[in-house]
Amino acid sequence: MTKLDSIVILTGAGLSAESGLATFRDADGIWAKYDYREVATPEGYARNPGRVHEFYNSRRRDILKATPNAAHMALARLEQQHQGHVLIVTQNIDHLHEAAGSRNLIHMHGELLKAKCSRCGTRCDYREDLSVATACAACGETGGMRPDVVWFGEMPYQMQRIHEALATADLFISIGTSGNVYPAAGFVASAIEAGAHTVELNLEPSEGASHFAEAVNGPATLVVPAFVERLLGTRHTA
Ligand code: BJW
Repeated sequence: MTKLDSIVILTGAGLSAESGLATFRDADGIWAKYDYREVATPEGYARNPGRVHEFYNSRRRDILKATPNAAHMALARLEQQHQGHVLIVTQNIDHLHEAAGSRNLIHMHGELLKAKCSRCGTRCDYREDLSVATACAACGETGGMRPDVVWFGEMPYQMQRIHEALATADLFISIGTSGNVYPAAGFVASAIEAGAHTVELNLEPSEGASHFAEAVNGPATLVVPAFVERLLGTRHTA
């Protein structure tokens, strides 16, 4: 790693685990309690919108109680203090990166503190429970308001901007994600193609661990601040 003009960081549920938010695929994760086909697909929502609202209303209440942990704080410090460009691409729908102070951030799977009207397409901040009776403030229609999150089979947000950043990345860091879900699971391959150094920071080796040039395993609140200190403490040449 001699040049660090551009760092792209992919984050997943493991980053927010120590803030008290559940991951998906760990033994006690969300998909052990819910069938993803019923709560995280457009088809599941069409079958039973009330069940999907209940699932996200409960998670929204949890998210509103959560606060950023030492790993979120360290990544915000990296963005503020690093001489080059730092982009965080998060799969998380919580607001903990923003709460920690990160600004150059893409929520590729959407944001749970936003709602989207499927009748008129308007997206708005939304912190209350949603239901089929919720009216859209823009068009007045009921029955179309849904959480602004990306379900299986839907296109993640800002893919062009993400691919442009990966194409010029010098360093790609993947944190707290199992590497099960595409297109995020394919970002390491794009970064390698761009010539970037690749690092995985995860509790344990992920599905795609063998693709990374370097790995550090342990809880995010320990390994992320230590890695950020290493980056900020190292002199890099252009
Ligand atoms: C810790 C820790 C600690 C724990 N410290 N670490 C190519 C091949 C095959 C399939 C596909 C493909 N391309 C697309 C697909 C289909 C599909 C897909 O990937 N399916 C797979 C299951 C195979 N992908 C899609 O449908 C995506 N859309 C798409 O590709 O559109 C293109 C298209 C559309 C239409 C037509 C044509 C093309 C959309 C994916 C949307 C994912 N949505 C979800 C739910 C919604 C948001 C929500 O409710 O929160 O997003 S699924 C869920 O998984 C959520 C997460 O963001 C996502 C990733 O999970 P994550 O973050 O990795 O969590 P975990 O639990 O899996 O892992 C946590 C990790 O942390 C673990 O490794 C732990 O060890 C670790 N950990 N504690 C550090 N303290």
